[in-house]
Amino acid sequence: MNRRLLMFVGVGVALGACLLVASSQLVSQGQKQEKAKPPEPKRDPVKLPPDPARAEAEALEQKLVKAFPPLIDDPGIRQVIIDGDPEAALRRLVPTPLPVIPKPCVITAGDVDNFQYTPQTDQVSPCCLTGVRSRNFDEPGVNKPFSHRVRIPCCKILAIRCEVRIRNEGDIPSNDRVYVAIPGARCRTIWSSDISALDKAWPGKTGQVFTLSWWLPPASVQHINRYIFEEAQGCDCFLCLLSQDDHAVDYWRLYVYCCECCPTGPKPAGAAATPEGSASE
Ligand SMILES: [Ca+2]
Ligand SMILES: [Ca+2]
Repeated sequence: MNRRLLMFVGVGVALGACLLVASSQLVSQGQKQEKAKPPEPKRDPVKLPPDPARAEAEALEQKLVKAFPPLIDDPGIRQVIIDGDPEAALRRLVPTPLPVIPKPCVITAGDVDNFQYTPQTDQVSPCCLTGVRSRNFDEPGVNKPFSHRVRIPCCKILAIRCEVRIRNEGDIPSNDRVYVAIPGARCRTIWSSDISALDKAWPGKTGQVFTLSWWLPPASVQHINRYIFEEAQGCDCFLCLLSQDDHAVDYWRLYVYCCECCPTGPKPAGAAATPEGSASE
């Protein structure tokens, strides 16, 4: 009896050992196979086919940007100053303390009429664009720059607050910009900015309307004063207001703060043929 039991135990132990060896061999074989597996080939990121319409739109925008006047080489004019409180902004922007905050001369270009496009009465006075047509006030559509010449007071300017109401018209509005330039034979941009820097919500949805408001930096105002006192003929002083290129423009408005009252200067001959907005105190 004892011998038979011992035999069973012996056979059991032998079988167990065999199974153990066989399973460990299988595991190591599996590991070897895993190691031997060739590495998966690297896949290139998925390349979308080029969109010819988008490429064409971007090429057209590049061409339009070249039609705008060159930027004056002055780092001070690259400032973007958004401040809703005129008194606080004036005290910050004007170098000498102001005993009294002067009333601004308000110059409105275009009708404040929520984009009512009436080409018979809406008329821009294009300026500073080379080789491209300017869009009109309230004119819908994409890929068209806007430019309009306004008369500014012939006085020493302390500060200028700008306001423009625009509507996203689609295409590529995210890269749209606004500019202020000194017109004439030698147009120069004395301030410009991406619209997205003036309002983080731009461009929003197609058809969305934005009213942008900002101050020209002191360096830009200095360039305007130099133009008024050293370059302009008599009191014929103008600014060119521009923007590109996928938005409609309801109106532009300038709040011009002068040292004195609100002089407008003598009108040049034929001024009636040059729509330039209305000036009021
Ligand atoms: Ca654009
Ligand atoms: Ca309008």
